[in-house]
Parts: sequence; structure tokens; C-alpha cells
Amino acid sequence: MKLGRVYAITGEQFHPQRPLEEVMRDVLEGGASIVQLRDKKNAPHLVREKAFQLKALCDLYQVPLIINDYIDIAIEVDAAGVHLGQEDVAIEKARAELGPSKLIGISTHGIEQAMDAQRRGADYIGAGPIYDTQTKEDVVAPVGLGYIKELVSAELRIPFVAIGGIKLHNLHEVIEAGASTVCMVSEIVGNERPAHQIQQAIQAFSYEE
Ligand code: 3NM
Repeated sequence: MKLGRVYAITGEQFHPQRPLEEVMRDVLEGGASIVQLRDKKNAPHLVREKAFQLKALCDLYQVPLIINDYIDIAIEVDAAGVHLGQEDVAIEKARAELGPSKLIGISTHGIEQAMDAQRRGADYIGAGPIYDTQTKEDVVAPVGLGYIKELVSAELRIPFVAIGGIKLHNLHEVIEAGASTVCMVSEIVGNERPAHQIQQAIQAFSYEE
């Protein structure tokens, strides 16, 4: 599978005055290649509502929607797949519930976790946090660019997305280290012009190539 250039994740805390749908429309207009609904704060029935809303929107742009944590909601809205953390349900159990065609992404913070996720059938991994971030609670210490380099040398069969503290100003180092997909949360949805931010990020890849 291919993740494209910019993997976008929702972060409603960064735009309290703007509706989720409006911000995510901008994100899609900007050219996000994949979108994840990540909502650790609201009750499941509200997450479900947002999932239906975002699925319709992503379908318009033919961009896959990934649901963080909620396998049942991913199945119900026919999302492209789920994203899970190290502490969440085991990959094997998620796979059994989702079937072979849905995507499973796993957050990893080191090469052993990456190899483990691949061996157990993950479709892609998140690699981070590259830098310090305030966006995720209980996040581990930054793994740095070294982790990206390790992933590149390990020649995994599955793709990875670099995440955590990535901003337009440090993006070039992340790309130079070998990332071909990046995720930025606060830098995109925390900006008044998410589409512009994404376009800038996509452009950064063409400068590095
Ligand atoms: N996962 P920002 S870091 C959701 O390392 C998430 O697994 C991470 O937000 C991981 O771009 C992170 O604002 C937050 O730093 C990324």
C-alpha cells in the first residue's frame, strides 16, 4: 500500500471555533493523501457521528479514512481501516474483526516494535515521536531522526509515516532522513489555512528529490 505524502490527523482541540468538517475539507482540498479520525476525548457515539461525517467527505475526495482506536466504528462506517497504539488491542484480534481487506496501522517507537508490527500483519506503521510534541498525552520521549534512518535501512515491506513535533520548519530534515510520508497535527489543523500548510509540505518533498 502507499500512504502518499501527507497523512492528516484530526485535532479538534486546535480549532475550537471551527467545525471539524470545515477544517477537514480544507485538509482534503490541500491534498492530504490519507485522513485519520483521532478523538480521545468524546464519547463513542459522538466519535461515531464524526466518523460518518468524515467518511462522506473523504469519499468525495477519494481519500482513505482511518479510525483511531474504534474497530467497531471503522467497520460500521466502512472506513479504510484502523490505527492502534502499542497498548491497544492486539493486531491479530483487530485483523480477525476487520478481515483481510481493511488497513491496520500501528504506532511504533522503536525498530523492534516496527518489526513486530510487520510480522504480525500491520499494513503500515507510525514512527515517532520524532520531536517533542504536546499533542499526544503520555507520549514516549522523542525518538529522533535516527529512528527514520533505522527504518529505511531495515527495508521493511510496509510503509511508515513519521510523526510527532514535525513542522514546516523541520520537515526538510525528516524528508532527508528518509521519510516519504509525514504527519503533522498541530502544524496543519492548528493553522488558519490547513490547505496551504499541506501544499507547503507536499512541495517540500519535491525540493528534496
Ligand atoms: N502520535 P503534532 S506523536 C498522534 O509518536 C501522535 O506515535 C505520535 O502531533 C506518536 O504533529 C502524535 O502536533 C502527535 O506534534 C503528533
